[in-house]
Amino acid sequence: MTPETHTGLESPRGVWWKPAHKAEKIWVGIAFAWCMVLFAMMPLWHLRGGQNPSGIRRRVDPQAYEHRTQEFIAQYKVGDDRGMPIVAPPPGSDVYLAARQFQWTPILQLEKDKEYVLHLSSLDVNHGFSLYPLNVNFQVIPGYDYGLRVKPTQSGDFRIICNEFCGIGHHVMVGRVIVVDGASPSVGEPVGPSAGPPVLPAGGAR
Ligand SMILES: [Cu+2]
Repeated sequence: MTPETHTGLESPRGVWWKPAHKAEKIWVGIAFAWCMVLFAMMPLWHLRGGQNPSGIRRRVDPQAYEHRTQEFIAQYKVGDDRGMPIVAPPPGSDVYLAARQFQWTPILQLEKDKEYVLHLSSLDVNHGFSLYPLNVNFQVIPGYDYGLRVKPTQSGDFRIICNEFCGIGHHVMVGRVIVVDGASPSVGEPVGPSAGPPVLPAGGAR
């Protein structure tokens, strides 16, 4: 008997199909039900899961965003750290953070357990907002203003690392968020790096 070659072009000879076995039908049923669960999870997760940015999303002109950030800095500046303004906005306010090659402007000083709307946008290329050492990651895209509702739950001196390769100085693109307990302690005085979690080791950004 010579082995037959099957191609997709010819039907196999004889009655080759059989009604599905009961076990197979059960499997198809389970798989279908699971598909429906996952399908329902997509909108559900958006509304209830806290995974997706369900805050403000709108287009913005990078120049307008820069202008708004400068206004924000002028309004709430409390000091500076080597030329980078430290800004302490009141709880509940809109906070503006601008990413550009290769810095995060300004340094934010927020109060613990208070809610803010953190606006993120880039003035040039794609950047990645990563709050070290916490598990917070967000794409920062030029032309888009993302307003995230944030509530710091831990006081300390945190570093923002750019986690999207953005050019030759990417590895030095480190920003700062200071979270204080209660209202801003002392105007103008930078909070020491010992106040919180370990600071970023040199060359730690990838
Ligand atoms: Cu970057």
